[in-house]
Order: sequence, then structure tokens, then C-alpha cells
Amino acid sequence: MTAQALPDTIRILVLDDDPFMRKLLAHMLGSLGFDAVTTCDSGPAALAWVDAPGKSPDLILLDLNMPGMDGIEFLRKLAEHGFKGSLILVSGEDERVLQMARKLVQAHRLTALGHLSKPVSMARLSDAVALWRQAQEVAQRSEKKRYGARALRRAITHGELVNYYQPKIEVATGAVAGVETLVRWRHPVDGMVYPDQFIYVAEDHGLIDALTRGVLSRALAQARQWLDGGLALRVAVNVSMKNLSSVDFADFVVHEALVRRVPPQDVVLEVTESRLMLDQRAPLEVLSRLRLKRFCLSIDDFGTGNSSLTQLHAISFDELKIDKSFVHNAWRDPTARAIYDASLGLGKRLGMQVVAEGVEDRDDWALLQATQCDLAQGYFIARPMPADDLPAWVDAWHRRHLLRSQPKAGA
Ligand code: G
Ligand code: G
Ligand code: MN
Repeated sequence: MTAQALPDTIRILVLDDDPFMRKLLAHMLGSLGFDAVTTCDSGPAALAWVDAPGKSPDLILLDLNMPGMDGIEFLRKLAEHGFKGSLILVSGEDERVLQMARKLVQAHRLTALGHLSKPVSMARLSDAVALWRQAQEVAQRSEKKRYGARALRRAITHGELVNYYQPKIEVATGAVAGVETLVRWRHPVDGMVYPDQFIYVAEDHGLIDALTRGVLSRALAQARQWLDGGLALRVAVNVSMKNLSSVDFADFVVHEALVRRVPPQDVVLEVTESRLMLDQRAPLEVLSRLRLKRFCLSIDDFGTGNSSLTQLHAISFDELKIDKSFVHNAWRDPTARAIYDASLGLGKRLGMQVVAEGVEDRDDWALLQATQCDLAQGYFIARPMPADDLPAWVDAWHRRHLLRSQPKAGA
């Protein structure tokens, strides 16, 4: 059952060994307005479509459990064949298996847009396709924005990078404890560009040092300005492992804090291991020296495998940030919850401040309170904002949320 695929219609391929499911899904897609639907009963047949010039599907609905080439093997083949479209996984397997398959899809750098459990309902299918359309639009928008090293270098020297700041809140009291600095690129033509579109460019082209130094200088100057205005905030800056591979990074941080007159205790360095570091000597030296000078070290994205237990063992961190994937929805996702609990317990046991990031709603916040997590960060509290917006935000927040309104120590 092959419909004629017009150039600008959306081509959908349904791969399922079960003829009834093929018919059903094709019929449902038809009634959702998709008429360029191809169905295949085996992986090899589907791959032939993927390879067909001008006929490669935009979206594949993939059944995981098939005889012969199963869905998992098909995923690898798809990646090998350079498939550029998206996937929706369909399976009668349990949630964990589907989640695992989604991880695999990501590992292959394919795009998965949710999964559907059998039996598939019309409403679920409609939701999944709507999600896909949205993602398609986002992808199209960001497609234009692939930046090269030269553009980024220019942006750094022309001062187009600006710092945004996202509050970190003490869960027990509601007090604003500090902020995390998140860099943005105010592109003269494209508008706001986010770090996931240029940090890796900086890392790959030897620009990450210049970028981080700029971010840090601005953040410390800003911290000083807030201090002068009576607002004491710990300021965190993201540092990639690449920054730590040159031993003079420590000197730079020490010098900046000194000239900006910001106490090291109020400067937090959030360290993520962005890729495998073969030589740990320089990072260890830099972090040890900074620790010795009383700067705060934070292990970022904890639990993602980039921030490993080995690092925790080797380096004396003051703070542990549980990755958002184990925080948001952990109250209802038992696997995320187990990882959240373990990370929280580990952090506390090692005497660290534990921060949960990705607190997106009231339920997430309630979990942090119930489990006595130290600090919270996320959209539920505030999105990253320009420096100028922060003092008013802090005022408003404290007026609404400060649970214990006692004067601060030293006040
Ligand atoms: O808001 P968000 O999209 O801002 O940030 C996306 C990612 O980019 C996060 O993982 C964050 O750690 C990283 N990031 C943000 N700002 C910086 C920065 O100044 N330096 C580095 N190395 N990473 C940053
Ligand atoms: O440095 P790190 O990887 O932790 O960067 C934090 C990232 O998470 C930034 O991109 C920031 O914009 C983003 N972020 C902050 N709060 C939330 C949240 O509540 N939900 C989600 N999904 N992302 C968040
Ligand atoms: Mn961070």
C-alpha cells in the first residue's frame, strides 16, 4: 500500500510485521490527514525506502519487536544509512524497554519523538504527530543557525556574548542563595542564540578559553555590582574540562576575583566533563589550587555519565548538581526517583550541598522539600534572566516566598 509521495507532503513509513497493525496505523494516519503513508513488513524493505532518492520518509513509526531484523537492529542500520528523519517507537513492551530504546536512538544520533504503547489509540497517535510537527518547526528554525568558528570568534571579540543568570533557592527557607551564569549570544541578525548552538563550536576550535574567561569576568564584575547594591549572591560559572587543561586557568580565576573584590567563597565553578579527558593531571592541578584558595567547586549534570563517580572520588567538590533528567518528574518516575535519591544521599554523605536542577513544577518542588534537598533551580522558580532584571526579581521572590524572615547573619 504505497501512496504517491509529493515533494512537499509529509512522507510517513510504518514498519511493523503485523499486517493488522500496519493497516490500523495507516488508516489512523490517513484520518489525521496524512496520505503519503508507506507500510513495510520488514527492516530491509524499509531501508530500501530510506535509500530511495526523493522518497526517503520524514517520519518512521517503528515496531520494536519483529522477527528477522528487529527494531533495535533496524535503528543501527538507519543510522548507518544516514537517515535524517524522525522516529516514533511503537511497542507492546513495557515502559522501561521503550525508554531504553529511546536512549539507543539518541546514542545513534537519530531523532526520537516519543513512543507509543500498543494498543495505539487515535488520541495518542495524534499527540505524537503533533509533537513531531512542533519539533520539525523548531529544527527548521535552528537549522539556519549553525555557526562556524569564525563567526563565534568575532562574536567574542565584539562583545556579543552576554551573561544571563538563573537563581538557586534554598529549599528549607526559600532564600535566594545564588545564581548560575548562563551565556547567551545576542546575534545582531538572528537574535538570541543559546549555548547548545555554540559551546561545542568553541570547544572544537580552541575558543572555549576566551569564551569562559569572558563569561567569568563579566559574572564577577556583576557580582561586585550586586554586592555594592546590597545584594549578596554566590555566582556560579560553567567551566568545561577543556578550560582546565591549561594550568594558568587557576591564576586567571584568582586574579579576576581579586581585582573584582569578590570573595572566593562566593564564586562557584560548575564543572562538567564534556568529553573523555585522557590526561587528568592539569585539571586536577587547577581544581586543587582553586579549592585551596577557597573557591567552591560544583560537579554539574551529576548522574549523566559525564560527571562520574571517579571524578567525585578524585576531587573535593563542595556542591553536587543532580541532572535535570533525574529531577523533573522524579516524583512519578520510579527510575528517575531512584537515581535522584541515590545522588542526594551520596552528596549529603560526602558533606556536599546538593542542588536539584530542572525543577519545573510544584510536584518537583514538593519532592525536594520532602527529601530535604538543599538547593533548587529551574523554570518553576525562574528562567535565566538578564542581570538587570535580577534585583527586582529577588525582591519580589523574597516578599512572596521567604518562609523564615529573620535578618541575615552579619546584618
Ligand atoms: O540555558 P542553557 O541553554 O543556558 O545552557 C545549555 C548548556 O550550556 C548547559 O549545559 C550549560 O552548562 C552550558 N553553558 C551555559 N553557559 C556556559 C558557559 O558560560 N560555559 C560553558 N562551558 N558552558 C555553558
Ligand atoms: O549547566 P547546566 O547543564 O546544568 O545548564 C542548565 C541548563 O538547564 C540550562 O540550559 C538552563 O537553561 C536549563 N534549565 C534551567 N532550568 C530548567 C528547567 O527547569 N527545565 C529544563 N528543562 N531546563 C532548565
Ligand atoms: Mn551548570
